[in-house]
Amino acid sequence: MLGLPFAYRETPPALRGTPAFLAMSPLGQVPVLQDGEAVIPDSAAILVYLAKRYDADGPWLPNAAGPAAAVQRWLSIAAGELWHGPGTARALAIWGLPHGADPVRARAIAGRLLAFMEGHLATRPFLAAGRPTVADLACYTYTAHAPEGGLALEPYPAVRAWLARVEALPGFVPMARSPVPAA
Ligand SMILES: N[C@@H](CCC(=O)N[C@@H](CS)C(=O)NCC(=O)O)C(=O)O
Repeated sequence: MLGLPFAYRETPPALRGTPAFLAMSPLGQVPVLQDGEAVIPDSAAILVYLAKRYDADGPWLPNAAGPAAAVQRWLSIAAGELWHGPGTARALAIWGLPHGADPVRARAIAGRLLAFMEGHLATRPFLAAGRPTVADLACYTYTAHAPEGGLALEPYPAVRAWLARVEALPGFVPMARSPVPAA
């Protein structure tokens, strides 16, 4: 969305345990960004890096204390409630992973989060500011794909309107859809 050239490299599970990959991502996780000498694992860290490096005076990551904290709050939610709720419900439905994760707990976390997001977005167009920031990009995917974990978005019209606003941003490319499980 910054108009930067990039090449996408598949990293299948077998590759993630190799010394070369672990040197880039010590936890063996994707995604990882390689930008010249810079190697950045973690999706939120990648968003922060790209905004600071290539959009320093732009809108994606505000500098002022209050707006920066608002963005960080949603980056934390993306790695916290959003992953442990809708993200985990989806991963359990599609792959049966993570091993030992509790689907009831995931649904409870998701329900609480989506209700909070619905109220939050009822009075604002984007999560952290009056315009899109990296917070919206960090939170979009697991929210949009919640139905793949058996979580309906119909009860959350403000969340659905926000998803549509993110999808309409210039250059936005969504993740491929997976089947929605039968109710
Ligand atoms: N907080 C990290 C989580 C990354 C993560 O959990 N990646 C998963 C795929 S979505 C992974 O690589 N799992 C493989 C593994 O942990 O072995 C981020 O947002 O990048």
